[in-house]
Amino acid sequence: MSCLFCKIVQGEISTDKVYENDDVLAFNDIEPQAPVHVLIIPKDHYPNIQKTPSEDVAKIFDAIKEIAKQLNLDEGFRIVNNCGNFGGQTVDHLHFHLLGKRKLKWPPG
Ligand code: DGP
Repeated sequence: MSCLFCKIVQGEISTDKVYENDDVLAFNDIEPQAPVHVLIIPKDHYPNIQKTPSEDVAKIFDAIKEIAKQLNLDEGFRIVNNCGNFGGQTVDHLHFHLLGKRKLKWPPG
């Protein structure tokens, strides 16, 4: 198994876990871009959103809503999915960035 995030799911690489259920794992990003920067991933390996069944995407978004509640992101937050080369994706295991606890700028670069 060569996928970095699969290794995190399997516990082969340690991480700062924020949330977990049967289908989804969330952990702090190693290069945080905001005071809250959590990565939310499916435990199953999907390379990107285009290859992910909609039911699994829905489970991830249910988890994101729960995590945002648990982290008290009442003033707002941003969810980002970098998809593919032009999207800036660097890890080929579907993941969403949850950013919060600071005023974020728009548009992105
Ligand atoms: P993306 O560029 O959208 O593919 O984001 C990949 C993110 O993964 C990036 O923000 C840094 C993060 N990352 C890479 N390797 C690790 C790691 O080993 N542990 C953690 N916690 N995050 C990682």
